[in-house]
Amino acid sequence: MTELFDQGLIATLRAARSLTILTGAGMSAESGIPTFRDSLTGLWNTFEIEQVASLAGYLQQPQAVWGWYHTHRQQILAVQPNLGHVALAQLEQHISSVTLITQNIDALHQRAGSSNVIELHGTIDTIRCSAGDHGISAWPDQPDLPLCAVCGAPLRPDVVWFGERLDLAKIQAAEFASQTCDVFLAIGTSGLVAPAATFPMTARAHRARLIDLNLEDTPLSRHARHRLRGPAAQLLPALVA
Ligand code: BJW
Repeated sequence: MTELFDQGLIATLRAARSLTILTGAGMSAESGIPTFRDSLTGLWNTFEIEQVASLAGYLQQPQAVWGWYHTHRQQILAVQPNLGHVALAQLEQHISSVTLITQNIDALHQRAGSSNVIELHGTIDTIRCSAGDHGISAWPDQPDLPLCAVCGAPLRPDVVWFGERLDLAKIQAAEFASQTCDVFLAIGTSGLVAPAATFPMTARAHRARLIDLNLEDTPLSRHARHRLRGPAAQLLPALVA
């Protein structure tokens, strides 16, 4: 680890026995995937959020939203994990217990080698029926809107939109990791979306040290013991070195 960081932070990480990490869209920004809320490039400035990120929006315009996600998936498949993703995967060699909770659907952590990843908001690799529990299938190659073989409803990305329940087992695993870690590292998330934003607070309530890595302050920042300001793909490799 390097002189770039204060000794308290280095000591905190060196002493960590159980580390829980929460990542958001900022983690993948330097891989070339735009964040949601960035004022200049955020996805939600080019597409109404209700149309992209809710079931009601999807059902109003399934073809348009499907097309948007299909293009988004092509973009994800074309990019690579960045040095920040790689650095987080390397942390597993230094710390005996590492749990990585991600809000991202891009699987870049797994591609970088992280082994214990909770995909809180689902994945862009699979699709499911928008009307019922009719199974999961792989993302199709063709861009046309696929229909459920059981009921004929439009199939949808296997992700979690606003107003939708998250997978209970994933919430429980994330809760447990937050309650039992001694260090919690939040990276590149605006800290606005629940329940993800509650996990750093849970960790802090259980006396974990909270590290906040972001380009700017967020609602999480004032609770953090250490605040790192800068791009994740630059800071994380230096921190892990
Ligand atoms: C960098 C960087 C660099 C940039 N380096 N940093 C009040 C009213 C209505 C609803 C609610 C309410 N209070 C709570 C809710 C619930 C709602 C919610 O939280 N709403 C808030 C907006 C208020 N939550 C839900 O609805 C959740 N479900 C739920 O609660 O269910 C309960 C329920 C119970 C019973 C029955 C039914 C339901 C579900 C939330 C699902 C969120 N889904 C999305 C889309 C996923 C699919 C997809 O990816 O396409 O998840 S929305 C979007 O937000 C996406 C993200 O994962 C998520 C978080 O965004 P994130 O990652 O923080 O990104 P950004 O862009 O916001 O921030 C990027 C950050 O990175 C910034 O801070 C930058 O500075 C930083 N940065 N470059 C370091 N290089």
